[in-house]
Amino acid sequence: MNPKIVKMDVFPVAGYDSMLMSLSGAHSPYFTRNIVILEDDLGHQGIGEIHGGEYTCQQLKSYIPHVVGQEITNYRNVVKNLRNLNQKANEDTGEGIQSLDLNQLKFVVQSETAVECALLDLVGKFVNLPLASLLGDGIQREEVEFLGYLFYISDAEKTDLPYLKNDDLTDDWGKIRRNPTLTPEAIVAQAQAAKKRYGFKNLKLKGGVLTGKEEMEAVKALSEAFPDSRINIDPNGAWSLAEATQLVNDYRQYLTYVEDPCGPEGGFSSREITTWFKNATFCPVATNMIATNWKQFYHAASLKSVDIILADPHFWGLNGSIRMAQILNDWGLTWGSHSNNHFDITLATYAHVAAAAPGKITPVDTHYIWQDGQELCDNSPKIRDGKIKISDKPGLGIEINMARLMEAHELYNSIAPIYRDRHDEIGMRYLIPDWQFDSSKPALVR
Ligand code: GKR
Ligand code: MG
Repeated sequence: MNPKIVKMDVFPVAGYDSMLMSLSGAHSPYFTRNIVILEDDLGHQGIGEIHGGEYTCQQLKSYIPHVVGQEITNYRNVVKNLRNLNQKANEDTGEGIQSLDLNQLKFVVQSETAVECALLDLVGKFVNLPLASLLGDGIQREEVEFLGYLFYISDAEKTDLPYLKNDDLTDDWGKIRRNPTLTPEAIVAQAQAAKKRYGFKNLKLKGGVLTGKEEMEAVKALSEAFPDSRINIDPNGAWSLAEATQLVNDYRQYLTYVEDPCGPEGGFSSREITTWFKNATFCPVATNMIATNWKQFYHAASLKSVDIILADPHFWGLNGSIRMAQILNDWGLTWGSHSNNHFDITLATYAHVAAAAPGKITPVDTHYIWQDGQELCDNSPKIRDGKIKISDKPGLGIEINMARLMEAHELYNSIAPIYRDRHDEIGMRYLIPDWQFDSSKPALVR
């Protein structure tokens, strides 16, 4: 007899963040996620984590009657059925996030992924195998490399919002991650502190904040401080084709690749514009914006506009992300994963999916270093020497800590409803009154 699901719970949760900057503005003091917990009739728990917000939370809750009573080993069908339940929402423009419109992000996120992950966690526990060994052709590597994801940070003291401060004074990273960081020197100090705590070898700078030239000067400073590191900058499509071409050609020696340099322009989609960019620079391009589903990928691949697909399992599903990894490997392209602010369940999920991705993959993105210390689980994975080692424990290898989960759930319930979705304009307006998002203008360039 295969175990059956007897219970499914959905917990919207919140955690704390720094005033991190990107094209979309300033991160709020809170970030939100949704956590799924399944229980089977053997008494095992399976867990999954996905983006926050009421839209995704309601979708997850609507899945409950379609999940409870199902056999865990039938997980592929269960997940397919959930996927088929979702109708296109009226506000879904179909534009995706090629212009970083955060209102569209919830339609790019595939909420059934949280259930897929929790089911695979349970199946792993049932057959006594780590989750990674249930994906694709099984475990391809015992250790997964993550990159050091660096951000410009604004001065939270310029706001009256409850940003964390002095929450971790144990080392340079704990202190520096809450401090204003807006110069090349401060970015290098941030990278040094992150490297000291986590051992990162490779680095990514979130751009789209200052002028392209100022950000490239930070890339240059990073490259000079860490000559053996692969360095990437991600302005989230803020640069025009002409500016991106000029910047990348001028600073090419300091960059290994570039992520989403350009957005749509002059009636052409980002996929078309990025092809022009590649023709003009020969610089490899990564994306989490212009190929976020199979139809977009068809065009991105046909146009040869990208080399590295950051196939975040939250956008593609765990099995979908591995399907992408297999295709990319067969075609000589590269798999990676994008990230948003997340808890440790997502960190473990990234590690397992990346462990099952065949071929030479790029170090995985994670925002987790900005949240480190806010674990929801016992036995959370640790980044050491820039890597996470896949444990031989079954499933995800972590167990939910109910007390910590309830704290994060209570925080979600206590924050103003506006914070339940991402609203990066709130913090911005303390820095620049009446600030409005503009996908072609870096956040602090107005
Ligand atoms: O957290 O501000 C941020 C990032 O810009 C995030 O929203 C992006 O989705 O990390 C992401 C990316 O690589 O584009
Ligand atoms: Mg990106």
